[in-house]
Amino acid sequence: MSTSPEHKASTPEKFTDLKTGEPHTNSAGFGALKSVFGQVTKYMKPVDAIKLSLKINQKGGFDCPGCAWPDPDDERSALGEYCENGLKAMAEEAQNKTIGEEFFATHSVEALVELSDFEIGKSGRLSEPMFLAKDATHYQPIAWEDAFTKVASHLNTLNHPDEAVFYTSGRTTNEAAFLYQLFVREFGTSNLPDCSNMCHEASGSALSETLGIGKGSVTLDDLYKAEVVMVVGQNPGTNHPRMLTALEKCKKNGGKIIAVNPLPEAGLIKFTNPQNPIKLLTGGTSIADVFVPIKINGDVAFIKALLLKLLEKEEQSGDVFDKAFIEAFTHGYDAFIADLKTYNFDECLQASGITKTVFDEVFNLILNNEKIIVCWAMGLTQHENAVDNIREIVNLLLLKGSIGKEGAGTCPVRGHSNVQGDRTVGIWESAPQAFLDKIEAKYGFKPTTKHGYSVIDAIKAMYENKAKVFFGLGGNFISAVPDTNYAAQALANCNLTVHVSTKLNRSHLVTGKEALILPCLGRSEKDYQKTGVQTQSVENSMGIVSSTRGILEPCSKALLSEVAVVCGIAHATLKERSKIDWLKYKDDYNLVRDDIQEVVEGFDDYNKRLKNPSGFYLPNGARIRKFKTKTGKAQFSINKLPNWKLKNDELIMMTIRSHDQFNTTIYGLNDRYRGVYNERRIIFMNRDDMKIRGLHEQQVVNLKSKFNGVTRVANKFKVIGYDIPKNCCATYFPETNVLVPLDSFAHTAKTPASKSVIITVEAA
Ligand SMILES: Nc1nc2c(c(=O)[nH]1)N[C@H]1C(S)=C(S)[C@@H](COP(=O)(O)OP(=O)(O)OC[C@H]3O[C@@H](n4cnc5c(=O)[nH]c(N)nc54)[C@H](O)[C@@H]3O)O[C@H]1N2
Ligand SMILES: Nc1nc2c(c(=O)[nH]1)N[C@H]1C(S)=C(S)[C@@H](COP(=O)(O)OP(=O)(O)OC[C@H]3O[C@@H](n4cnc5c(=O)[nH]c(N)nc54)[C@H](O)[C@@H]3O)O[C@H]1N2
Ligand SMILES: [Mo]
Repeated sequence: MSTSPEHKASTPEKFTDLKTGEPHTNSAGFGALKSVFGQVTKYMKPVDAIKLSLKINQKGGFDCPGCAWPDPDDERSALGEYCENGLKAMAEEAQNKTIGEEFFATHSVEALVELSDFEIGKSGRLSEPMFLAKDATHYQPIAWEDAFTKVASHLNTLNHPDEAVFYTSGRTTNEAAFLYQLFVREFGTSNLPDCSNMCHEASGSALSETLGIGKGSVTLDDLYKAEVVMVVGQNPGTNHPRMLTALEKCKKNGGKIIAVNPLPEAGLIKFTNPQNPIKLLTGGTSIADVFVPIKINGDVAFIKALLLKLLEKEEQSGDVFDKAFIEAFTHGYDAFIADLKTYNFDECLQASGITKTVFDEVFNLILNNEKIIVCWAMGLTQHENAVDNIREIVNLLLLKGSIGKEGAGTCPVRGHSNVQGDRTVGIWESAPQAFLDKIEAKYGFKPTTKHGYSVIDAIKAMYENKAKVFFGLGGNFISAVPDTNYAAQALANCNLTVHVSTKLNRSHLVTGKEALILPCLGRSEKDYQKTGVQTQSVENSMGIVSSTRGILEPCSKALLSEVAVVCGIAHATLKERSKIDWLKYKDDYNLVRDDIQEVVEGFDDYNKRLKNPSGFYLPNGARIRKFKTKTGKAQFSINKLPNWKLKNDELIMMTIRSHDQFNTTIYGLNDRYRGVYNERRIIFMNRDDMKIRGLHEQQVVNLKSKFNGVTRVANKFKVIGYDIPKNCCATYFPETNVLVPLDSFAHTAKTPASKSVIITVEAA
């Protein structure tokens, strides 16, 4: 085929007719309702839409395939516990259009790559397994058994199991994820990269080291009871809309909200609860009491400035730090304070980009309150010093004793609806030894103890021909990963690429020599198996495991569940060399849960407790001040200020989500809250930075990043002047992933630094 992998992987450089308006300060409300009903009725059967919206996130209903925000334990809205973007996620999955043999016969791979991601997504649901033969131009249908045999024969002819890579995206349920990692380990590798590597890996690293658990410590109830909630590097109005209801409740109880963000995001400023008719009319609640317009990657400097002022006060009055907590529960205090004293307050404040007035407002709230929660997302985790960002937040909470008590603690807000659960049940390229020992004890094979590839390592391995089979359980690898061109070549080098998917995406078009698309059921669909319709389970951001059960008829009879696909492939690949009866699990998912219960801590009486309508909490040491760290105590850490410097013509760029996308799935072309309509190829710039460069509104520019001697280019973006700190800019992911260097990632966690890409902007 003539089209290069790089070309196939990149989003077409086509404009779609940009319109701009004033950015909103208010989120949700009427605009949201209008937007979502337009979306839902355009692509779904109306009866299905009603059925789904009544059952979404209800006890005994199905878990929204959107974000991982928890559902209230009681008081769920009778109308379904959903938000605008949850409904869009659902509408995207439950489309009434399907694609199969006919579609792929009329659309070659070369033709499909010319479509935008928005157009690709709107083509419909995948309805039957498809195979792309070597040198073929079109995908063709393949029977499920033949597809399994094809995967098996590729896997079994590798020189070593480590030549295969098994990726997971975070929608996969606990049941499918557990079986998948079990298969991969029995096959003989631990190459289990997952979307978490690009997402909250830095949170996991920092929190495990300092608090002994890679998850957050708070519950929804804590949020209601907090005196101060600091929301850092997160855009909940778009990405976790139901979180705003919790923040609203916190405020009603007297809590204060601080938003730390380079952008004045709509939801953070004001919010109108879409499930409260009175609010819709009166215009909603102001959410943020203090808005902190921080410079990109200014967070360590900002927190350090807070720590320095707290120390100064403590030294004056002796009643600022929670000394009883520090004494009894922490380790490393003296070294931490000694290091802190080497920093200068003014320098830290300047590096954060914040005025003294705004700083003082935040400082007074932190000084005068003891129940503090810090929430964060990708604005903190996707930097080279991401782990430092989070460890510095932990330092702040430790000084205030704000951990392991009511209304206080850590709250990394997860992305995909089951990304946390996938890790809990074993999707982990560097799983702890205790977990591997349990696998060995239960199944009688010895899993490799060698650490497997994370996402970045996997791309390198494929590029260097050290890995030859890529298998993706969900997700859209090529569009999600950094350094698109390099990654495209990496995938093209493979002998086989396989994707288990609900929808067509770019990863199906950037293939190895051969490729398979294996279509599966979505969350909203009934999963019929021998013992009846199956229930599955997921874990949300706060460690609650609950059930999820589809309610719609599958969009095609040829779909298999993810569990059935994993069992089929495991059976075909391992045959008699397996110690496991793979096929029994797909008939009855209770059997999978019985196994999880034996292998993973905290799942006692799994099947029974899953019947509890609100699910059950997994154990969480940090929540009860039992810190499972090396010292058995919560650990203070020493973190440096980042030391990158911009040259005169450079800007620091964050790649963010618009209001109309779920990661690489593009629902629409608007970013309503930011006042951007009908275009994704845009760059938000500070107006002074535009002036210096002689750029005007909507001027077309090309973007360049230079890193370790390599120049990367993304052409054709329109400039939008925006309220963003000087020297900072923002573009949408995945259009600019091509600019994110593979070797720029979070130290120790390897999360790609896709929120601090140094670029130059030139008129096209
Ligand atoms: N509708 C919808 N919901 C989603 C998703 C989606 O794409 N669409 N994605 C899901 C997934 S997988 C995830 S991980 C989450 C992502 O949720 P978010 O993390 O909220 O998503 P981003 O758009 O990446 O937003 C990052 C925010 O951090 C800010 N930011 C960037 N750099 C910095 C910095 O250096 N410091 C500070 N303080 N702030 C910074 C940006 O301005 C932006 O507001 O959402 C989940 N939910
Ligand atoms: N530059 C930049 N890059 C980023 C980010 C960023 O902020 N900036 N964010 C990163 C983050 S936080 C994440 S989590 C990753 C996301 O990376 P991924 O998880 O790989 O990407 P998604 O876009 O969520 O995957 C969407 C695809 O999943 C499939 N799918 C949807 N539902 C199901 C299902 O139920 N089962 C199966 N089998 N398939 C399903 C559909 O085919 C759909 O096309 O991207 C990362 N990449
Ligand atoms: Mo994510």
